[in-house]
Amino acid sequence: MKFFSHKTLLATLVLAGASLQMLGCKPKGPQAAISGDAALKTYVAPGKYDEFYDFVSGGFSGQMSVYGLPSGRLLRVIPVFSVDPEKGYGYSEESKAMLNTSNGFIPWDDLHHIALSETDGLHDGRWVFANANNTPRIARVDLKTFRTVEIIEIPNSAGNHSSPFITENSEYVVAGTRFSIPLGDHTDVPISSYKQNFKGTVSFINIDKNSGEMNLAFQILTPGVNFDLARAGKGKSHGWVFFSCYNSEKANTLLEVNASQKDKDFIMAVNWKKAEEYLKAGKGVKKTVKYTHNQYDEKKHSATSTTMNEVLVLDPKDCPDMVYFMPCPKSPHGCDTDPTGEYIVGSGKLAATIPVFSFTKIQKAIADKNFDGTYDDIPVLKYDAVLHGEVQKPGLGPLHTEFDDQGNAYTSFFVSSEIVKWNIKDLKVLDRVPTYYSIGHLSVPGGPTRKPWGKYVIAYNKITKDRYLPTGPELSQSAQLYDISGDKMKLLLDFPTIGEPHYGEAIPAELVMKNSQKIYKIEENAHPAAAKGDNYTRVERKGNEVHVYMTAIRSHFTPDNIEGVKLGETVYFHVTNLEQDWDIPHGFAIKGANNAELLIMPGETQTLKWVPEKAGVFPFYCTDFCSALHQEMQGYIRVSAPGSNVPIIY
Ligand code: K7E
Repeated sequence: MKFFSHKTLLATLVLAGASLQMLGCKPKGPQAAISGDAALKTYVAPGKYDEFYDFVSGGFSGQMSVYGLPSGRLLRVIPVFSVDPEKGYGYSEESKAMLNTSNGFIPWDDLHHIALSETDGLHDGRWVFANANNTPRIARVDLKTFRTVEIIEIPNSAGNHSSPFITENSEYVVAGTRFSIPLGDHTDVPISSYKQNFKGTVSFINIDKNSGEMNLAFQILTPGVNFDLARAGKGKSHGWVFFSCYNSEKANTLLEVNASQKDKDFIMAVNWKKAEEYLKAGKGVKKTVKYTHNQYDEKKHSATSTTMNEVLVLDPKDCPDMVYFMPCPKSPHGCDTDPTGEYIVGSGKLAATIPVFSFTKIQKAIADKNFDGTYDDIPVLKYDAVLHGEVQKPGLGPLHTEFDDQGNAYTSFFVSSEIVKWNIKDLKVLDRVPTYYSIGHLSVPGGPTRKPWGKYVIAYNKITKDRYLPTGPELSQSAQLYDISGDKMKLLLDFPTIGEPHYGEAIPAELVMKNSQKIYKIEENAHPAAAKGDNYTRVERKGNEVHVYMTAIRSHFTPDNIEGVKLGETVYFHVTNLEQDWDIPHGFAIKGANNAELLIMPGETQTLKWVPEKAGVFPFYCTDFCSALHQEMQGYIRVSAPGSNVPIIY
């Protein structure tokens, strides 16, 4: 997140705030903030499991990382939007289609937010969703296997930031476009025609109750603002989603003089139950636009990419009582709903207060038509009519808020680099702790749900000067764990993270472990190129291609000596891992291949495509240490000149 880049009073404040703690004048010493029993509270003895999984966005790495809490130990990096040579993701023939988009194969993205699936407003441990901020997409990771199994592209969007926030029964994940754009497929208009031609959209992606499959149900056309974050209502506000937006000035350059002139921007409140009624009544207009829907079949062990051609769009002009704007002070960023669903907390990055809106008052203001005019024909609710109250002088640069199980809220402050705890009902500040440094998001286990587990708040920080051993010009990314079980927050632990950790959600480990899958059953392997036993192994020439149907089991590949490939042919290694034990993957790599390795789970088949560039003999081997005879798990493939008469031998 980059907020300011030029000199204004605010920018100066930002720098000053950040520099107080980062540069030179260190705070009294982080140690002062660490409680005496911090080590005990975060020590997870060898052989013991952590209490929580923490699923954390990997920012510009494009991946999701998984930590154990309270130890902060990194357990896994799940490849989502970026290729990952460690796991062959984006390199194996089976996974390439996952990264297909309407712009072709895109091997990278910027993952900001994750959302755990919910049933009845509580985490259910089934799936975790993630957004691609750059090329608009949403991914679904199956928590049985910790694998990305689906990616859907979001059309009519440019920068999928306010995503993938989820409704309380996982009916939908949402996606609001960060950039307003001329709608349609790459429409060429002057940028100066922004006010006439640029529009925003918010999308509702339906999730199938049983399979988890995503489908783009509908989009709502909006004025040309920039959507930033979102949260679904819950409890009494179930059926609504709240999106923060900035640039209500509709400026096409976001210099503060253009885009931050107004005292207030908006939170957009969307009644999606109403939207569903309008869809049923046929108000959705079909728009032609291309987007991809990629799915990984865990029985076929392969992804397919389908191109979709149209989307249903609802225009608020034709659908009254579906969308409202609520004024929110100065460039709202975070927009969070409390566990009861009654309170919606806005966080204006440039605001000196935190406004807390009341869902009951919103409903009353709508019923009474207590409007402050309209914005692009959409009613604007009167600020005072919908406000529960403001937290006064809480800190500088409020960004995000999460909640505990005691009626308290925790807000991150980027500029003053701290977490502030306050009471939702009376809006009194109760406690504040410094973060090291310049926190972005924060999270409380279960914080976005109806029943937070509380216990900890985790800070995801932007800067780590002086916290870790130096590693050249760039230092480690970082999270911090605080104990919130008492009245006062206590710093327990720093732990480094991958990429930029924007947001994370933690869930009790048993909710995930109860569904976890240890192997793929070989008899269920439906991959068309699977070799489900050594008697199925073979080498076949098909036109200009040579297909090797190979098995891997401790500690050999079958076949392991292959001859007869001609230069100019393409070789496909379809490798089936015959193991049926937990944690026995095999790897596969060839010398000099312009490719990465495969990493094949027990019972799975994966394919490496290889176009030899030279004749000769090439060794291949297992890359993932699997047994005492792992070093013996190897073979050779011989590539001969095009005209040679070497037959296929294996
Ligand atoms: Cu505040 Cu992209 Cu959620 Cu970063 S965003 S911090």
